[in-house]
Amino acid sequence: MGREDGVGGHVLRKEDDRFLRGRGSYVSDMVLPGQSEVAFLRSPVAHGYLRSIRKPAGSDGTIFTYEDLTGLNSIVSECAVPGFKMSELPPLARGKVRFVGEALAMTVAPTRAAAEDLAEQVEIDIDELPAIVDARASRATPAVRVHEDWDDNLFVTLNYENGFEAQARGAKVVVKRTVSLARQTMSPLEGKAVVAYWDDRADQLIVYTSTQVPHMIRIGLAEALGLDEGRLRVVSPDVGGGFGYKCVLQPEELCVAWLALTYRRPFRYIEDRREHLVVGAVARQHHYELTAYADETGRLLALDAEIMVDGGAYSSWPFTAGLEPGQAVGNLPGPYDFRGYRCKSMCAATNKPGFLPYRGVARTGVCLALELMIDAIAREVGREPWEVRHDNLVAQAQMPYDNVARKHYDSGDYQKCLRMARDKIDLDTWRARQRRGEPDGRRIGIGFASFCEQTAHGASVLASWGLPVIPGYDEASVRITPDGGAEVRVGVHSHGQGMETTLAQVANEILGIGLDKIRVIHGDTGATPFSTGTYASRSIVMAGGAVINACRLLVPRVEAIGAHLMQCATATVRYEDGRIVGPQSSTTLKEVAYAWHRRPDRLPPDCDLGGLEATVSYKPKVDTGVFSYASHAAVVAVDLELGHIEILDYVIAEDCGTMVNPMVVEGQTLGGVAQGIGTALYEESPYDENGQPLASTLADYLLPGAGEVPSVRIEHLQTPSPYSEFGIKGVGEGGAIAPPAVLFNAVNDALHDLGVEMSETPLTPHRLLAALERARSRTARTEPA
Ligand code: MCN
Ligand code: SMO
Repeated sequence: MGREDGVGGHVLRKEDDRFLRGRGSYVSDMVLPGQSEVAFLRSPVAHGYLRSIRKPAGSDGTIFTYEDLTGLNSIVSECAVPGFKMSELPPLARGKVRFVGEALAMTVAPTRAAAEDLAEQVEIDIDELPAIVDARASRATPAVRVHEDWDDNLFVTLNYENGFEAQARGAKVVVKRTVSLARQTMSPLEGKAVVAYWDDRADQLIVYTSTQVPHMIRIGLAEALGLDEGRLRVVSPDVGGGFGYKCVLQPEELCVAWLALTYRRPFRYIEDRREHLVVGAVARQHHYELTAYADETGRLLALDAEIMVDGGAYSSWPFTAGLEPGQAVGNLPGPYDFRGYRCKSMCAATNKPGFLPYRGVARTGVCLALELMIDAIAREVGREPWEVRHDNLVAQAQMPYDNVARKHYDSGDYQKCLRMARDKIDLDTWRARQRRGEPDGRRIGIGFASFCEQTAHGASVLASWGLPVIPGYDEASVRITPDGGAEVRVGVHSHGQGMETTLAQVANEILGIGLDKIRVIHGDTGATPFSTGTYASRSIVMAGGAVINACRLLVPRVEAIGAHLMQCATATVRYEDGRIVGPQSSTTLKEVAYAWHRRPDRLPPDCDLGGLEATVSYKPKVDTGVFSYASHAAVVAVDLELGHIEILDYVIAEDCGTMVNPMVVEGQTLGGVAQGIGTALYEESPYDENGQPLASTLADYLLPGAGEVPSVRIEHLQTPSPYSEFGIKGVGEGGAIAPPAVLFNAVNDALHDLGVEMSETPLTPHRLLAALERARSRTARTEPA
């Protein structure tokens, strides 16, 4: 914190040099001698019994169906939440298909094209069943079941109640709303990718896979293959975006690993864009029925909610179909101070690919739902929405604050953050312009949204979601190299977050070694200490904390050797900026490293405190997480004829505690905002009534491009967390949480006097024009003739 390259340093990312020169090294860059390519024959129907799969004669060893996969187990996602129904995801379909794109057979050939041609020779016979496309409708048709052995289509129902009746009783203002989000996919630049081969010398199966969680994939693969973990090494090289898509065990990983184990030669599968869009994942698809109870000033008293998450057909491992509804119920109360809450949160099975976590995990939907309510309450009581929001936010004096869902908010000034956003967007000026009206007839709207975000939460929180793998400590190993540089090894994975730089910065903070001499090594179970991996914006708090403590452990060891080199007492020296400073002289880390590694014969026993490499386990003081928070504000111009929405300004005030690298924090936030704008305005994978996906190319599935993402202005607050090293809080997901809420609030601000309120993503011109049309015909009906 003071050091230029340490914590707080505005440092360019070390890894960008290779990325910008196209020298990144991804799974698909691996080409191994004798490598075969793998393709999958995928189900053309959403739901049905698999009567038969016929392979052409002589296709042994090139075409595989479920029966061929001897010794390979399915992905069973256990979840310890009471009443949770397990699903079994076989690596290739067995008995039944449950979504369009489910893998029926696997083919192997020298090229992908040849493997796809092989897949076309397979004949399949499926008895179609009605498809369950809508999560809510699944409750109304209990006779059609995605999983026959269940008695309905619900993975899980969570009920939570705290002080609801007492608080809701006698409320002057009652507001009801319905909010829906569409299915989205994460759409990383790089999709799934896996290469596996057998290494005879290591006696190991080596699996290169594009994942956020290499150690966790090793656990899952070892269990599925019945292999000792020591005989399996998982490597995650450069990864072109994860966003939650790559924090689970994938059936394709199982299949390719099985091939390599069985045939002892290299196999490779690379997901294509169509597979990603159709088969990838369900993300974001929530439905909310909400009733808010408030007093006449708009002070929120109680919230009643029913949430339905579209879980798709299969629960994932290890994050399960319980994660999303659990996160929704726990996070819905948001950054607000109120004491009555009742929520029923469900996750239904449907005939779509399984739900996976996506940047923000439930909170993007939760934030949209709650923030629309805050604005609706404000309109109901006739006040400025930002003011009502401000009055309801947890105040700084209340920190630390235990909220109505028993979350422990550690620190921060939520209200100041909102005021900063209001000032930066210049609310008064825009309100004046809004009142004047635009010369081109477009309508101006101003929106706000606030949220707080649990990051780096640990064992007790993840155990309460019933997950089969729960994070405790994170480990890091720091080695001073013989020439006085450092190697930092961590079990988390950096796939765009810049941790090859920021973890080096935290090491620099303690050891003072130049960033160019610190190498961060990650993404290889054979080269790094254990970690459950990167998700939940946890890495800089957890792995960063471990690196800091490993470096600290090395300092007295370095001092002892340095003291000997200067011939003075250890107690009289101190470590400072890569130098060991004694009463009369000083020496360098480089000399200490040289002495320890190369001339131990000259060192006396009293400076042997344990060597210049240390592995340390770390967890924060509490495992309830450290809470970042932010307020976003946006101004839009809405074209009533074209339904087009232009974002005129977008500002963010955010607080992620102490920033390790403000440029990285801003980059993370901006990337998240781009994805959030996609959720708000563009991205959607609709289905027809037979469960056929209607967006299978990037021509139908609209991603925001540079032209759709405005320049965003960011302000920072830095309130350290009392619980983490240096008070750092996570930030990786935050940017993606608020954009739908803020943009919907802005559009609704522009249109409310026309009787239009939008609450369904994405807010396309089509939806907007239809809502305007409905409002017009309502007005026409009520007007006197
Ligand atoms: N950081 C910082 N100061 C802070 C907080 C964070 O400098 N106070 C920096 C960190 O040092 C790190 C980056 O910001 O370089 C993100 O750190 P953190 O918040 O710990 O998040 P994780 O590294 O655990 O990353 C995971 C998170 C998640 S869960 C998703 S989803 C996501 C995200 O980060 N996926 C991403 N950001 C992504 N960014 C890219 N480019 N690609 C993804 O797949
Ligand atoms: S969705 Mo992020 O990997 O928690």
